[in-house]
Amino acid sequence: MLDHRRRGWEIPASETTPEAIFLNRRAFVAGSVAALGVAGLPRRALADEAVPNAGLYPAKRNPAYSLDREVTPEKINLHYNNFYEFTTSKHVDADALKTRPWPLTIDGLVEKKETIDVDDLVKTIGLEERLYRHRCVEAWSMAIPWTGFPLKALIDRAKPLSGAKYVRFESFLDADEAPGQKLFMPWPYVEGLTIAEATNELAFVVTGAYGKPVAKVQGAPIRLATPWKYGFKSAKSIVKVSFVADRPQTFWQQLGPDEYGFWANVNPDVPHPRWSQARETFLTTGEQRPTLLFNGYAEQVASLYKGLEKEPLFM
Ligand SMILES: Nc1nc2c(c(=O)[nH]1)N[C@H]1C(S)=C(S)[C@@H](COP(=O)(O)O)O[C@H]1N2
Ligand SMILES: [Mo]
Repeated sequence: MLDHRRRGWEIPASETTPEAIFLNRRAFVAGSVAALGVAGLPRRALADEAVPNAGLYPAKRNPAYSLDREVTPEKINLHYNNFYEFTTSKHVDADALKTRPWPLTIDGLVEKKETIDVDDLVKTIGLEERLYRHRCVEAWSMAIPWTGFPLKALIDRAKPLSGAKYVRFESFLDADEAPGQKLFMPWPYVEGLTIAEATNELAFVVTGAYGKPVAKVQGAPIRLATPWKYGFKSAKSIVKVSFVADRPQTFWQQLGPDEYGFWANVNPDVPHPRWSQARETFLTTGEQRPTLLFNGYAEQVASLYKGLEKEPLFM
């Protein structure tokens, strides 16, 4: 194991766990007893976890997504995670998560509802690699070589009906595998995007990282990457993608409606109620960097927000 106390890139826990601190203070009032009632249901059978598509990695890198900073070493990425289903600490052990087989359900306002195994989906759609910045609302950042496919490919496959205005992403629910789900929080983890956001070229479905299938601590076998938004928008270990008419209630909005909004676009000029967002600690080097508007992706996404200026786009 790494000795995290001796790593230069490690920033003090006091500076990097505001989400957790927030929870300690508020979890009791925010939690729902109802969530516990379903936590013990079996989600799926235990099975062999060999990754059927391991041979598809590494995928060809898409040169359109290059970076202004060094990629974060994999060992840093794998030992500094947010995955509250397991722990509120940054040192996540997700080994108990059974990721194969992994049926993914597509439902709601679509022509083609289906439940498809993640590995079949990957084989059908194909994979590419992209280098993306990743900015947590807690003011730390990384740069990651993700492998996956554009979310738009999944949406085109589902064929949303005209009433579908939002896409809702739901993470797995299994408190036997994920002890954090025994805590009073609004499980399962839910996130959402507008259809326009979800079909933007940057919205990426991740099934791999660092040239291989994505690790459990990173949200195996399938997660999102929406790099112009704070990291919490990128739901991990997704079991259901629903096309809906109304804006979904997200995990973080339910826990802290005064602090976490639906949009969560990165903006250095809009502080979190409890800390500045002007700068970030880049975990590759430990240096402080100025945070960029839309995390540096304004060219690709700023047009999504024309006419929405009255919305709280940056919280
Ligand atoms: N299901 C689920 N998804 C999640 C989270 C989580 O706790 N549970 N944490 C979010 C947060 S706050 C961040 S910063 C990123 C962290 O991704 P990483 O650990 O791969 O860097 O995942 C996001 N997705
Ligand atoms: Mo985060």
